[in-house]
Amino acid sequence: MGSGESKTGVLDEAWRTFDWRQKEVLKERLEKFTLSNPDVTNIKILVAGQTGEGKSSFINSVLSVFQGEIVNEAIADTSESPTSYSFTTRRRTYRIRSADADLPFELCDIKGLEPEKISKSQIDDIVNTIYGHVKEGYKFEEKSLTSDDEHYNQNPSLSDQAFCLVYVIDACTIHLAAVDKIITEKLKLIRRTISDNGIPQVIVMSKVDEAGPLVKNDLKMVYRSKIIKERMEMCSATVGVPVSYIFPVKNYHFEIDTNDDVDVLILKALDQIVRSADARLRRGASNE
Ligand SMILES: Nc1nc2c(ncn2[C@@H]2O[C@H](COP(=O)(O)OP(=O)(O)OP(=O)(O)O)[C@@H](O)[C@H]2O)c(=O)[nH]1
Ligand SMILES: [Mg+2]
Repeated sequence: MGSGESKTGVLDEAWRTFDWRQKEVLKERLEKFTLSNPDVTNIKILVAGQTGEGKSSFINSVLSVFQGEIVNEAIADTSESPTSYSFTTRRRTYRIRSADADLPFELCDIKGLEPEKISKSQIDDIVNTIYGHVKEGYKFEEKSLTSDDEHYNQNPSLSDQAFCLVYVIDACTIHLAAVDKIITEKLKLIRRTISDNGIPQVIVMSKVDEAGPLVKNDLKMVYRSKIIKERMEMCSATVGVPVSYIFPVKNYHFEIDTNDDVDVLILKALDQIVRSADARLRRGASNE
């Protein structure tokens, strides 16, 4: 999936200031984070995006950073060839835990958006999940969840609702998505539906290691790679999220040990996600 990055693809200076030594500071800050609303025990973050882009792998990567070892709780697709069908089919929530504390954050994994269909049901299901109407374990079907279904939560609490929507977008295919009207349309529809409620949106740009040899060989080159910069700008223009809310990551997917450079990029993304979510939580229910 490489994209032919040449020597000229290296920028002289990093275009985003990034301290690669901030891992412990970020980790500690997140471990000590207290939510601004004392009635809420945990803040939910919905991880959405097209199928196969790395949603489950991102959740596993976050869990791995805090465990200090590779965990595979959100089962990611391990098959060689990508499919247009989502590997994850049910709604599952994962609590972030570190050695001595349960963090007040939960990441919610759902079925991926399937590229060829522009069914309204997928959009409705995502919006319903944000508003807390979709119960844990629900299996996403062709048809969207209706209010008479046993998996429909009529009275979601603040802890059931999501206060940040994270889109996982693959750095290797965003240039294709930018011209793919169906995907762009879907993301715009979701955005339009939830924007009135002020739900923050953060983009995690995954698979930066696959976008070109520069970053594959050295993850620290991520902010000096012309391709990554262009892809992030493309992401911003396509989805309509400012570049400052886009975070490049490399997920753990085959490793047997964690690594500080991978960890720090994941932590930086999570830090922005939880701070945005908490700021939104302060303003009350998401479906008002
Ligand atoms: N090289 C590389 N591969 C990745 C990365 N993240 C995920 N992958 C691979 O991409 C594939 C899909 O990852 P998943 O995490 O299952 O994707 P998903 O978005 O949960 O997919 P669905 O559940 O099907 O919607 C797997 O084979 C992963 O190993 C990454 O950052 N770099
Ligand atoms: Mg998945």
